[in-house]
Amino acid sequence: MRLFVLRFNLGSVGVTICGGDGSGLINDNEKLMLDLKRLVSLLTSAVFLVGTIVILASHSATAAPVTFSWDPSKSLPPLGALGSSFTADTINTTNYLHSVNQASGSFIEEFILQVTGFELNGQVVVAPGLNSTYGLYFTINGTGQTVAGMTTFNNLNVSLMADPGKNNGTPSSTLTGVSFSNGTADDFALGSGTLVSASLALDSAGVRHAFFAERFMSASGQAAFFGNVAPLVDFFLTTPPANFIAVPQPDGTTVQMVNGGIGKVEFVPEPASLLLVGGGLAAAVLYGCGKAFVRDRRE
Ligand SMILES: [Ca+2]
Repeated sequence: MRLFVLRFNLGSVGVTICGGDGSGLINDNEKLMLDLKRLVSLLTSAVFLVGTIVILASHSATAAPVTFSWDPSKSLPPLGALGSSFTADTINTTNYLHSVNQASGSFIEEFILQVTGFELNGQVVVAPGLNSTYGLYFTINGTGQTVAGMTTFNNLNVSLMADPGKNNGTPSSTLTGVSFSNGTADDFALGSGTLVSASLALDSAGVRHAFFAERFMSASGQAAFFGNVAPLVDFFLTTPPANFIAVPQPDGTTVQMVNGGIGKVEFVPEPASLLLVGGGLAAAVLYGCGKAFVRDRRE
C-alpha cells in the first residue's frame, strides 16, 4: 500500500495533507500536485486572514469603552441600598504601587487603585454611597523582569474589591508594601482579571505610563452587581515624577513606591463579532477550498 503525505508549514501553522484512493494507489500524481498547489494557495489566504484577525484583536485596547450599570444593592452582601445603581463608562482611581526590583531586573509589584469616582461620556457620574457607605478598589499583583530596557510580565492578576462600610482607612505605599491604614478584614472580591497585555513607557517629562489589559470575570455570586460585564478591562495608569520614589535597599534591591498616581479604568468589548466574522470567513475559505479539492479529485 502506498500512502501520500505532504507537510506544509504556513508561518507558524503546520498543515498535513494525506491523500490516497480506495485502492491505496495514487495514479494521478501530477494532477494531485496541481490540486495541492491550489489548495495551499487557498489555505495561505485563510491563514493570512486569520493572522489579520489576530492583529486586529490585539488592538482591542483602543476600543471604545463599554457603558456599564453597576448596582451595589445586588452585590453579595449588598454594599448599598436600593437606588444606589449608576451608569458609567470610566472608573477613576488614585494609585499606590510597591515594587521590589532585583538587580537582575526581575520584580514583584503590588498595586492598590482606590476608586474615586465614575464618568459617563466625560461627565462626572454620581454613584450614591460611593466612598461613604462603601468603597471600591482594585488590587493588582504582578511579577516580571526588565532586561535591556524591555519589561515583560509573567503574570498580572487583578481583583475588584469591595469595602463595605468604607472602613479601610487610607491607602499608602511604604517600604513594606501597599496597604490600608485600618486593614481589609471585611472586604470581598467582586471580580478578577488576568493578564492579556501590558506595556510601560516613560515620557520626556518624566511621567510614567502603564497600560494593562486584563480578561475580567465577576466573582461567584456577584454577577448581579455588574449586570452585563464586558470581558476585558483596560487600565491606564499615569505617575507624575512627584508621586514616584525609588529607594535602594542594603540587600541590593530597589523598592519603587507610587503614592497618588492617576488611573483610568475602562471595560472594553472583546472583538468577538470581529473574530466570529473573520473566523467565519476563514472557515468558509477552508470549506470552499476543501470542497473544490474533493470535487476535483472525483472528476
Ligand atoms: Ca473594609
